[in-house]
Amino acid sequence: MQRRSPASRTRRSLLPRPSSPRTATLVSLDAEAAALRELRESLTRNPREIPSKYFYDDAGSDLFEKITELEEYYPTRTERALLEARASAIVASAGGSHLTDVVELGSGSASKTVALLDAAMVAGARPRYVAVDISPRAHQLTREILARARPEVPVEQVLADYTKPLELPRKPAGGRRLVLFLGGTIGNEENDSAVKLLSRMREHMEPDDLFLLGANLVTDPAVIHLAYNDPQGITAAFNRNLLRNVNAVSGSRFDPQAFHHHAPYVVEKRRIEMWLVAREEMEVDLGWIGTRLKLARGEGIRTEISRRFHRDEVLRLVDAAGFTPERWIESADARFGLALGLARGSLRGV
Ligand code: AVJ
Repeated sequence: MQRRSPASRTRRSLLPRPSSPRTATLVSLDAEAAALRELRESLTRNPREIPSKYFYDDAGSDLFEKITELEEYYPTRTERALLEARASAIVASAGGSHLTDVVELGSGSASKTVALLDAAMVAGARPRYVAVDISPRAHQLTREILARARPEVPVEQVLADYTKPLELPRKPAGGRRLVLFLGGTIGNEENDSAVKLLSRMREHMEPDDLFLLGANLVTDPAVIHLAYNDPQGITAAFNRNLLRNVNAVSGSRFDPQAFHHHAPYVVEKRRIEMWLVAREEMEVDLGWIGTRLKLARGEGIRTEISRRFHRDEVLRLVDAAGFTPERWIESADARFGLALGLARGSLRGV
């Protein structure tokens, strides 16, 4: 375990100064103060929480990439296979040759997106790719993967937290936009905030633009449990790394090793809950968050929920956010689904 000396504990922002020219969220004192307030508010909630976006500093983005390569972590390869098999049908629904703009939220390394871009080009489209991610490291991976795989595709990168209001490059006039929210990340949200998030995406779209949402489905609890409790301990390292990031952002003094990784699949809520549980009683200096945090032995901080859905729940979320469900694509093992929604022009029944 490395301990940094106080002198080297320089303050780092959640959204570091970006290297790409296009930035939706500038690093400002306001944004940093708001991030500290949000951390304070979530850490004092019952149960205590830290927002999942804090997973994705450079080290966390790399650990997540490793998770996606684990045998136990089935969602990524299941979704990738679905996208590869159904890319041309998805692109056809999104306007075929008229598809001008592919926007991805939480683009990560974007390795799954290449199949869709290829299908668009086969259909005669010349799409631009707009990647939105909170992690500069993920943006770097995206750039490298796309420059190597598809150098002809123009890429715009937006370094931003999409759980907050978002600015996107203007949609090219006349064309159609396809917005991707993949990986099952919608499962990090409870219903209310999921609908809010999807509704905000709808605001960046015009009628007949298409939304593609990836969702984890209810399946064998043992399979789900193993995906978040890999024997190599990569997911545990990913979970603890969140505390390193919080320390870097807020000057807090969490000791990641003083917590154990606890990730049960809660059957009645149909979701994984990731927790960091205090091995011993402790008091943590919260740095610029202000105050100190007292934790009893065995007390936990929840770092993520990751829901498994039934198909109809996914379609209801899509519908409630202003999209008409257009198509449902499900893996043969019924573990993962993709919902395609067409942006509605007006409120239903109006
Ligand atoms: C990136 C949010 C889809 O919920 O499965 C992986 C994150 N957490 N292992 C998920 C995650 C633990 C992942 N998402």
